[in-house]
Amino acid sequence: MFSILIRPKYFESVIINLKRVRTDKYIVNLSLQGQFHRYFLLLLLFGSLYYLAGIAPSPLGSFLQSNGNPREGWAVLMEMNFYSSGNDLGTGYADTQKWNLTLQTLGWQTHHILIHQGEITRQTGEAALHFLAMNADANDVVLFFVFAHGNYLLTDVHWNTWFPQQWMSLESHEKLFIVASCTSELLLQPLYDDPSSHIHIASTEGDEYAWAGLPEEGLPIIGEIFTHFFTNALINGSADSNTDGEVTVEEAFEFATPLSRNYITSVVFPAFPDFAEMCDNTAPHPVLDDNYPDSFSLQVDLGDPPLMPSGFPPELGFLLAGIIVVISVFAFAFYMRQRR
Ligand SMILES: [Ca+2]
Ligand SMILES: [Ca+2]
Ligand SMILES: [Ca+2]
Repeated sequence: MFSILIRPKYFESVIINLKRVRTDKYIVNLSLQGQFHRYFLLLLLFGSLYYLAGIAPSPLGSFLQSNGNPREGWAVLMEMNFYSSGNDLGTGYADTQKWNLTLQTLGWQTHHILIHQGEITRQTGEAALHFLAMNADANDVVLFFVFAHGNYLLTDVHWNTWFPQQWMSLESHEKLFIVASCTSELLLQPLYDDPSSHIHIASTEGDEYAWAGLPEEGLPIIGEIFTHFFTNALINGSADSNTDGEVTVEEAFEFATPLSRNYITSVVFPAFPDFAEMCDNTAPHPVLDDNYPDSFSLQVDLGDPPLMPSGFPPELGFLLAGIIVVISVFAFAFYMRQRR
């Protein structure tokens, strides 16, 4: 048995005992004595830097977190049921509930899902995009679902004047945008030039009407019809057309489209002849803009809690980061001075 004592300036209290048990086996004893506060302060400093790497979207952040970066999922589910015009869609927020259930069944963490049930404005929409921008990195899956009257989104919220640019600037290479509304393809059209890999889905073509079932109508499906079949298909093994054990977004779209069109033709049209006439007796055609080279999977890794809550201004994050650095540096300097 022999011991190694390391006595450089700041590590005089580290002693390593190396005990030889057999010719090919050693037991190592490591003991730390003396000035523990130094090591704790160093740990505090490194811990703070790691935290900062998380909240500050900086090269430091990408550098420190480049190893073991999980493919997390981040979702925004927005739904508006009540309108000042009185043209309400009182579905009891059925669509966002179905999406939430599907994502949780697929293993998405609840704190990765931002649910907005109420008035949709440019402000609430931009806050939701901000939640995605602050949390999702390049290899994360980003999902944005919106349910509202199509004409409200286009003419009241002026959706196409602010959403496309901010959506296209998100860092993620796996983006899924889904609109459930009348004339919903009109919200996809400004995004056809989005160069990043994505899938965009609309429940109807640009001149078609969507159907959302209301409880008082007495029909089986409450909420928008395509959303109903699509969210169901994602967690339904029957939609796994290549039987690889997973239902991809593309598979769910192919599975849900004929079912939703058939329901509208065979259940909604007979019950609401006026709606059938508005649609020329043709059920709306869901639209798929698939600019994602492979199959789009919604099976994601577990990740960290959100780095910033929704609407948390980034300036506050940087301020907090600065305060942590300053306190750590001062604390370290103070203890080093005490030592002398
Ligand atoms: Ca990631
Ligand atoms: Ca499959
Ligand atoms: Ca694809």
